[in-house]
Amino acid sequence: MISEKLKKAMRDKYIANGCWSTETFGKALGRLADTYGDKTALKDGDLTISYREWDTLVNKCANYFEEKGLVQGDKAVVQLPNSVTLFIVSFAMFRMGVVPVFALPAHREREISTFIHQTRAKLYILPKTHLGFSYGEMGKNCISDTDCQLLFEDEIRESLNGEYNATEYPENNVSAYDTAVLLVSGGTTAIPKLIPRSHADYLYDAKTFADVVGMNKTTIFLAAIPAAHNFTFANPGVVGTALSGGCTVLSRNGGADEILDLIMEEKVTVTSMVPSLLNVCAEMAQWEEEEDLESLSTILVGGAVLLPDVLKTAETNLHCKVRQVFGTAEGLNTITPVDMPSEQVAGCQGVPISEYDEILIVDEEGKEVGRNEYGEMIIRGPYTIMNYYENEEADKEAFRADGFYRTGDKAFMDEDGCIHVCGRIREQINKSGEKIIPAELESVIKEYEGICDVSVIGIPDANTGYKICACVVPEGQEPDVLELREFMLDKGVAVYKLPDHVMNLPKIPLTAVGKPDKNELLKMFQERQKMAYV
Ligand code: J2J
Repeated sequence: MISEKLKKAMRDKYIANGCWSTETFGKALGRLADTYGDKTALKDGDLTISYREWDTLVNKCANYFEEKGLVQGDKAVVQLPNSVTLFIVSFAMFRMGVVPVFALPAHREREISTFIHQTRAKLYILPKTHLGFSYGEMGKNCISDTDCQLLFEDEIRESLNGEYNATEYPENNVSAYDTAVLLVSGGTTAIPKLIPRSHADYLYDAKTFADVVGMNKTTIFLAAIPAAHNFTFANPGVVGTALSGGCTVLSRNGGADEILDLIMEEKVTVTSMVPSLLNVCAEMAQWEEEEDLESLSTILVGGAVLLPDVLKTAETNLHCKVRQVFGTAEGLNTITPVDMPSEQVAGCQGVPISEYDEILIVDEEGKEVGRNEYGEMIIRGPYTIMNYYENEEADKEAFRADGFYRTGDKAFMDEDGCIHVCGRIREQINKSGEKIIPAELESVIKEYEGICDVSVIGIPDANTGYKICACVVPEGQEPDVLELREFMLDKGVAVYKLPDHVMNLPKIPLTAVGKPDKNELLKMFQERQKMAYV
């Protein structure tokens, strides 16, 4: 936990050293509209929006939300696919001082209900359907027993298309130090934690990162993965692109074929993605002509372990520079230096983007270890949070009294100050960049009739980093993976969290202190796989 006194001292420092300005997201957009006017800011299929139009639509949308009863300080869960609507809705809320909770399209009833309850959200904005999933049906269940109302993406679009009140929305009382947005943590507990990012810290993060990557007016950024994720939204992402006067192209379904088509058609210069998606794009790009991809100069890759082969295939087939990024919604961003030789990039996450970021590698007692020695990475800086949203218990665990946030990542720092992340200190399965917490799945699987014990483990996998295995002790008949997945889906578990394997066991092996022995479980799984019966 960080004391209020230290928080204030840290804030004062970031204001004094110029990291935090007094500009809010709403004011920043107004300034960008004045500077770049008719220049294209966002492209979503056939829809093209200039900076000026973006600003006007944000005013319209803020007036529309005001009529719906939203006022400063309210929270709203926003679960939208990559679309111009997401950027109109979120900036309208920023301008009003309404705080959006950025849910991801993959979130399902369990997560969304938690967000609505935790924040007492007034509104839940969602598409009716997207990529074959009916969000509308799910939405009704999420809001039952709450004061939250559903608002569909289509309704917003229709209202804004009409002759809607576009008078400038007065942004009177919103301070740059207020919470602008609540991001969702990759987290280490069953209930996802919410991350409050202020206007000042988030804008500083996006602009600093954009400058490191060399974004400018000629940048054409492709939002390939979900735009409500920290990496795509503002690291440097869409916000970093906008602050540099560039243009963002939005990928709707995030498939490798759509991504390659957009790179070629829209002459994309920069994009960001997780390693598993980079792998598929790189494999597919071998069929394309080099000239067709020549606009692409940089791909930022992060979120999960990057294998050397994936990096090599990407640089060869996509003919561009790949820079590895470490990021976390809680704050810190690092990036490999632009002149780092390719063969070093896969095993290294580089250096922080800001001179004011602080990284320590510490042992179990919290003491700093030497260079090249493994420990837990802890971080502090002008855009790293000092607390979670209304969650004192999580704060006690995650923050040291001296202001450092414990990432839970195992890493070392080399002589050049570059960090090398190599796994988790605390439990978490990273499958294609999606963070899965075994405890959450274990509590759902325990409800399945006929299962008396369960332990969920990650199985190393060349394509996705890890796969998920539910090790279960059945009372009678052994459940199979399909039955269990269906049961979990019915319980509102997101598809990406469903187990890939089920291993049936007579009992869960325990460690000396009586905890499930996950190393032993992994060995048992690998033994069985050799004999081909899991
Ligand atoms: C290994 N693990 C990594 C990397 C993050 C940019 C990029 C990613 C995220 C993100 C982000 C990793 N190699 N290069 O917000 O702005 C794992 C770590 C970390 C966790 C954070 C961004 N880059 N990770 O993935 O909040 O375990 O952010 O603590 O979703 O992803 O997850 P998340």
